[in-house]
Order: sequence, then structure tokens, then C-alpha cells
Amino acid sequence: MLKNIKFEISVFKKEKLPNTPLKQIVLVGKSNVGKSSFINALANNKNIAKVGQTPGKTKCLNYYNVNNEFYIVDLPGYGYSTMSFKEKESISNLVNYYIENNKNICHIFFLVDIRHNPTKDDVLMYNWLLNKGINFSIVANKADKIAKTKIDDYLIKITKTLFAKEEIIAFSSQSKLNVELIENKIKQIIESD
Ligand SMILES: Nc1nc2c(ncn2[C@@H]2O[C@H](COP(=O)(O)OP(=O)(O)O)[C@@H](O)[C@H]2O)c(=O)[nH]1
Ligand SMILES: [Mg+2]
Repeated sequence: MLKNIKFEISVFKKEKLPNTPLKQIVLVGKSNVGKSSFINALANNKNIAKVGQTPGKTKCLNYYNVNNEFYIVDLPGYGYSTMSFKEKESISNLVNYYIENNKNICHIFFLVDIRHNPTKDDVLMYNWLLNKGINFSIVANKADKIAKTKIDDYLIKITKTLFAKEEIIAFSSQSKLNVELIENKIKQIIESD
């Protein structure tokens, strides 16, 4: 369990991005894939990040301070059908600015839904990640919703759709599948230089 996680700030404008020497671990993925739940699972506390928020409330970067050692930064989810082009553009400008002007981002967790074939936006996100040259892991969430014996089949399907070379980690914030594995990964990332 990651100790002492607390929500610190929501950022809507690039001018307001905190200038911090702390390392940052970033979460990306479509709206409703379970980014907030992922944080709560790591915190072992359901009240750290708000789950099931309306899209209007997640058009920002949310910074979670972990024990004053590093940040987990939850990026705005993508794939809302109701969002205007202008809104999407302003969010992607903010996200691009954040990613490109921050040397302290050490890892990105890219969340997808294990049950569904990756969406067009997921494929775009995967290729965007490849181009950024930042280390990342693909996490297939909501694994509790499918039979254990089917998990590998679903992972193979996702791998094929994304043309992914990386191993995909099955995960569930509900059943806690691989929560410990992710925690250990985060520890390694933070402790290495
Ligand atoms: N069954 C199941 N539901 C999940 C899991 N993770 C998230 N959810 C549900 O998916 C919905 C969206 O979760 P949320 O964490 O708010 O997604 P976000 O928009 O990416 O932050 C909520 O109803 C959660 O309870 C999971 O691992 N298993
Ligand atoms: Mg959220």
C-alpha cells in the first residue's frame, strides 16, 4: 500500500502547473476506465480520488502527493462524445505541454478496459506514448469482470489491436488483482535514478 497519499491540486491551465522537483507518475486512459479507482486501490482508501465523476470535473490534471516523495498525476480522460472540438483541443494542448515540459515524469500507466477491444482513441494514445519516449506500462483494468481463465485471451486481443510490444498487466481495483505488483513497480521506479 502506498502510504500518505493525498489529493493536492487540480490544474486547468499550463500557467498553473506546479514547478516541483518531485518525480511524477502519470495515469492516462479513456474516461471511466478506472484511473481514480486505480489511485484508491493503491492508497487502499476509497476516498482519495473521486470515482465516477462527470466529465466536466475531470478536464484537468489532478495531482496526488504521495508521502511528499512523488506525485501521481491523473490526466484528463479522453473519449467523451459530448465534448466539443475546442474543448478537446484545449485539453490536448495542456496535456502535451505538461508531458513535453516536464523532466520529472518517470513513468506513465496507460489504462485500458480488459473487456473491450481498444478504441480508436486508445490506439492513438498508445502511438502517442511510443512517440514521447517516456517509459510506460499498459494496464488492463476491470479484470474482475471476466473469468480468470479468459484473462490471457483478452490480453492477447488487446496486444494485437494495439500492435503492442510491451507486456500488458491485468488489473482490478475491485478484486485487487496485481495491485501489489503495481506498487512494487512504482517503488522500483521511484527508487531508481
Ligand atoms: N468492476 C470494476 N469496476 C471498476 C474498476 N475500476 C473502476 N471501476 C468502475 O468504473 C467506473 C469509473 O471508474 P473511475 O475510477 O471513476 O474511472 P476514471 O474516469 O478513469 O477515473 C466506476 O463506476 C468504478 O466503480 C474495476 O477494477 N472493476
Ligand atoms: Mg477519474
